[in-house]
Amino acid sequence: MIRGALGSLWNIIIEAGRLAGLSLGRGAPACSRSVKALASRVRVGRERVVFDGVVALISNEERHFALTLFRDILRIRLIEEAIASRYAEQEMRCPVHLSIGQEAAAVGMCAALTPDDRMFSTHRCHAHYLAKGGDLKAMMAEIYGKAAGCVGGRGGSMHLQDQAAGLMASVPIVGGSIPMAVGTALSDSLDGNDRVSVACFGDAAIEEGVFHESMNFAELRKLPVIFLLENNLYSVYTPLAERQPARPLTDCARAFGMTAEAVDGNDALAVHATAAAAVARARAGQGPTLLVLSTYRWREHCGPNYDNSIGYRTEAEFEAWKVRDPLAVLRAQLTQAGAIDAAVEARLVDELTGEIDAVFEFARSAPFPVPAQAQEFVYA
Ligand SMILES: Cc1ncc(C[n+]2csc(CCOP(=O)(O)OP(=O)(O)O)c2C)c(N)n1
Ligand SMILES: [Mg+2]
Repeated sequence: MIRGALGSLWNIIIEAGRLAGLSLGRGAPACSRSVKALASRVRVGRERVVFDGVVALISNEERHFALTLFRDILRIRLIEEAIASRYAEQEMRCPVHLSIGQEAAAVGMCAALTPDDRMFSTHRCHAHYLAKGGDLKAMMAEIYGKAAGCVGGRGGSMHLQDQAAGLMASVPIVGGSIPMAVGTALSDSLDGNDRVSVACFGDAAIEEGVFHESMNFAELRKLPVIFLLENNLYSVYTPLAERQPARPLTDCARAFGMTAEAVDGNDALAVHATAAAAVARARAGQGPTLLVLSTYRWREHCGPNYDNSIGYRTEAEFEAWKVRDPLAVLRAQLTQAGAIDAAVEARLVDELTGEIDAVFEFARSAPFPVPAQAQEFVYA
C-alpha cells in the first residue's frame, strides 16, 4: 500500500510540476510498467520535462510512483538498521529476523494491493507489515514488549499484525501463513467480493506438505490468492541445493495447473508489474498465482549481525547480491530517468530518520503490559 502523505519533499515536487504546467496527483497511480519499458520509451524520444532542477524522462505519474516505492524501501531499511544498531542495548528482548536486502518484494507486492486486501506473513515480517501500511509505533512497541504493541506486547517481532491495514497475522511456523491466506480467499470467494489474499513465505515453506495442499485447493476453487515465495536461497544455514531437487521453483505450480511467474525480487518495479498482473487475474476470478521472487538476506537468519564468516555461505556470494541491493537497483532506475539525486535522497533520509527516532523513543518509554492481564487471550 502506498501511504498518502509523503511529506514536504513531495509538496516541492508537485508544486514545481504545477509551475511547469503539469498535473501531479498525490495518490498512488495504477502504474504497472517496469523501468525496462520506461527506458524503451525514453529511447524513442519522449519529451524531456524539467522541474525542480531535475530532468524527468518518464511521465510524472511514473516518477511519482517509483519515488514512492523508493521511499517505502528506504523507510523499511532505515527502521531495520535502527533495530540492528540498538539491539545490543538488550531492551528488545525478542528474536528479530531482519528483511534487509529483501525489501523490494514486500514493497512491490503491496503497491499492487488495497488496504482491504489481506496479507499473512512469517517470522520475517517487518517489511510485509510496513509495506502493507502497518502502524510503525505499534510495531516498535511490540518489539519492545510494551502494552501499546500491535499484539499487546505478547508476541514480539515474529507476530506482527495490523488488521486495519490488512496485515492479518504473522506466523512463525514455517508454511503457516499459506493455508490462512487460502482460507480468507475462500471466504472472499464465497462472499463474492473482489478482495485478494496474499500468503508470504520463504523457500523452506515449499518443503511443507501444507504448501502443496493449499496450492491444490486454491487452484481447484480458482481462489483469489497470491502465493508470494521469497527465495533467499537458505533455510537458516542450509542452502536450497541441499534441500530440494534442482528445478525452477515455478514448476511447483505446474502439478496443479496453476499460473506461476518468476521475477527479480530485488527490482521493486518488476515485482510490482508482475504482482499487479496476478492481482488483476485474481480479482477477475481467474484464480491464484505463484510468484517466485529471487532475493537474498543480508544479515544472519535471526539477529542483527552479519554471519558470512561462519561458513555456510561465502563473502563472494554476499557481495554479488549486494550489487543487487533493492535500493541501489531502484536508485539507478530513478537516476537514469532523472528522477532522483543525492540531495533528494538526503532529504528523504532526514525526514525518515526524524520519524524513526521519535518512534523508538515512544516504544522505549511506553509502559509494559500489566502482569495481572498475562492470561488474557489464552484459550486453551
Ligand atoms: C514447521 C517449522 N519447522 C521448523 C521451524 C524452524 N525454522 C524457523 S525459520 C526456518 C527457516 C525458514 O526458511 P525460509 O522459509 O526460507 O524463510 P527465511 O528465513 O529464509 O526468510 C526454520 C526451519 C519452524 N519455525 N517451523
Ligand atoms: Mg529462505
